[in-house]
Amino acid sequence: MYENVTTRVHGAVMTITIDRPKVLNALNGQTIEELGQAFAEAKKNDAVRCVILTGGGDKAFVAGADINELSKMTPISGKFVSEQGQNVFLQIERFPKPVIAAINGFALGGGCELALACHIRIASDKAQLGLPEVSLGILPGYGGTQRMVRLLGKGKAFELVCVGDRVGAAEAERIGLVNRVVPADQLIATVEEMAKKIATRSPVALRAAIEAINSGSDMPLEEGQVLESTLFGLLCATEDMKEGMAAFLEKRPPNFTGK
Ligand code: CO8
Repeated sequence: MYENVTTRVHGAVMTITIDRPKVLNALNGQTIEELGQAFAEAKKNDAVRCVILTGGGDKAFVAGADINELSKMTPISGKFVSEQGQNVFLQIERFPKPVIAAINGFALGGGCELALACHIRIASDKAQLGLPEVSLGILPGYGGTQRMVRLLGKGKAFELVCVGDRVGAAEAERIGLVNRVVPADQLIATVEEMAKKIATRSPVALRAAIEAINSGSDMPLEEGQVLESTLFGLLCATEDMKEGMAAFLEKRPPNFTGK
């Protein structure tokens, strides 16, 4: 169905793989478009409750935007391509089901920015992350300057963007750039286990929680709390809320339907 992306649904989990290993999964325009389509497919499929995003081959998650394409850009096409990527990455950040990045190698430039747009980042101990754009005469143009500062604060964001060096997995975990590091041969099993667990949680509650965190983090605390209590109230009207509470009181696992 796609040329540079593969999708696989296993139970309630969809794995989306960016699959251009010969160029370390570099993001050309077509790959960005296919990525957007794959996420649209995952959104429509009610059986999918969690998405794993990873890179094909054993060297890279994504080694950045495709430098062959970048090198030919004009001010007009550069802005267009930056916006095209930003929109797809925003689609991922606002995705109503949790998205876990399984960072199986290099996550550089646009690849690091892509990982930043995911909700949870788990890295292999062989992963290397970084924003080397300034060494190419550009800046991170897929939301990286904006998401890095929100995740790590200005100090680390300035260092990563302005020095442009790669950091290893352990350092990435230490500074909070990834949630957890696991041995390379355990990465997929670890992420699949996490995704399967998420898939047992209430889909409507997950959707509301993602919205509260995403929208609330750009609001003053008091407005964020209004959003939180409004979403909380809405969840009280759901079948999932009744099921979750009943299951607890009846000492059985819940069976959420997402209604
Ligand atoms: N684009 C295109 N091709 C790439 C890319 C890339 N980003 N990264 C690797 N490749 C290709 C290499 O050219 C090489 O191709 P070939 O076999 O034909 O020579 C192949 O992949 C394998 O790579 P290497 O031989 O270089 O593998 P190494 O293990 O020696 O090195 C590295 C791995 C360190 C990851 C190295 O490939 C590298 O430095 N890659 C570039 C990393 C980089 O600078 N990324 C940032 C790109 S800029 C960006 O992402 C901007 C995002 C915002 C865009 C906004 C829109 C306008």
